[in-house]
Amino acid sequence: MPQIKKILVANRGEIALRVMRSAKEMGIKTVAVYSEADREALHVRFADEAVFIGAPASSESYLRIDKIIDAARKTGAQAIHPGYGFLSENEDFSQAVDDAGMIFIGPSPKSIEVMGSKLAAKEAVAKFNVPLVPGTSEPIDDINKAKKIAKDIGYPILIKASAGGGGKGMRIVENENEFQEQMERAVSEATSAFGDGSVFIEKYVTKPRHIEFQIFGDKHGNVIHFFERECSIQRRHQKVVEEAPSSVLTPDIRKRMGEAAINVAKSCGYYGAGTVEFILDDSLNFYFLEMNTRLQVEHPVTEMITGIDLVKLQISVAQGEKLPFKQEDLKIHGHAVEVRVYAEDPSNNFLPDIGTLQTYKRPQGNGIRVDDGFEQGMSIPFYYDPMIAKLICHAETREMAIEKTIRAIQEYEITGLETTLGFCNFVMHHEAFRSGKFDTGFVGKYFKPEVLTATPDPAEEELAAALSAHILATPTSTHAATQHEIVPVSKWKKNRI
Ligand code: MV4
Repeated sequence: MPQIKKILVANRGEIALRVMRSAKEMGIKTVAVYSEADREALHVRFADEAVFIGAPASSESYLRIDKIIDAARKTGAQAIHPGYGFLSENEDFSQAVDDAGMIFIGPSPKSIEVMGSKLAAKEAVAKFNVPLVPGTSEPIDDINKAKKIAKDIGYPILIKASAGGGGKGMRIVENENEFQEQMERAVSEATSAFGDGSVFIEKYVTKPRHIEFQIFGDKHGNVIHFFERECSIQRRHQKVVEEAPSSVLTPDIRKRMGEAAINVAKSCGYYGAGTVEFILDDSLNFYFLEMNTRLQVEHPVTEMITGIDLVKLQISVAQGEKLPFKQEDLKIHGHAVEVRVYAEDPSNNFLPDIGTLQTYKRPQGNGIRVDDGFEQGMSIPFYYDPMIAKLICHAETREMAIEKTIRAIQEYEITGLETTLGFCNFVMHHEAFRSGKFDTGFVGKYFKPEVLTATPDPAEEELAAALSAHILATPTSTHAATQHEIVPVSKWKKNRI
């Protein structure tokens, strides 16, 4: 395979920048594509060349296979990196890049297709002895047969759409009386949402933990894993906090899950970076759920604990190189926590709060990484995902990584819009999170908007301490005035301008 000299990044925001940085370090030229809404975006400025591809709506720009291939042709890029989201898990895109004689920095169209269908994925991995949740492996066509299976596995059961994923098209059925109605709804929803009404059923594992393994394959059939990420802190299937390693895995379970993850990859001839999702029940049994055939948002926590640049590795395996290490060479170094900073208002049902970053000051210091795509004064466009940044903190132990995250959240200064920083601060302080005793129900169980004002805010504590010291050192006549004039306002509920 040829050495890649120029890469087009078919994405925007922090991930486009993150990919270009690694390419640059490898001496590879970069091409950005951008929509009307991203004329001033940092990924455009950072790239060696940039090509305008259309109107702000993704369907007119970042999702246009034809325009992106055209831009790569015009600029002479030999390879395309899709980032995450947009076209990253589109088998037609992987195929189109291949057909254009370029290298897709990602898996084959076939791997994307197999893992894109939950039923095809289950069928493929079952042959490799990967543990699956008890349930059906064929689409349901006979309601009475399905009812019988549901009875055998025991309620509650979950109906899932084969074409779904990431929580889309799922329905819980508590008992047999609800079965038929829920099944009919699930089929009709799947048909209208995905154009594919195939559904299957599984035993519903209540309150699972979500643990995913980072796997990597080369084009010579070698597959390794880079350990797990714990992603149980989610809100409506949107991850908020991720960490590596998971605090519940024993070395033995880690080894078995890692082997299962490698088998999932092998079951579809996988190459490139991929993520194998499992759920873990309260007895620490694990089950394969689905595979994401892309680099994930939360990949930096894996980079922090392994010291490996996953994007550089994606580029090397895309150009045909062998994986440069064996499983036994890999080791976990310390602990990493990532919190996602969104332009959303946690006290208003996480409604997107797009606007201008009037103040934007990143935290700094040892063990801190901020992956973002904005600078002070920029606006968050309304057309795309409202994520502002990922804050990743690495330290020797989990406790130290959490403490560092709290300090970094504190140091972050964002004004002009509401963000999820206060929500992340709440999670970092919560006893259930700190003790490691949590599951995917964490946010639903513990979060109410009121907790934002109740969570200790280190700045407030300092201010309070400074105030009392000041009060004690000041003649009594000024106490009342001081106390009334200086009211510590929560950092997380700033007045908007
Ligand atoms: C499940 C499950 C319980 N039992 N399957 C949600 C996203 C998609 N990847 C699959 N999901 C689930 N599948 C069975 N048989 C619970 C979930 C689930 C979940 C999984 C991972 C992370 C967060 C979640 C939140 C709610 C439900």
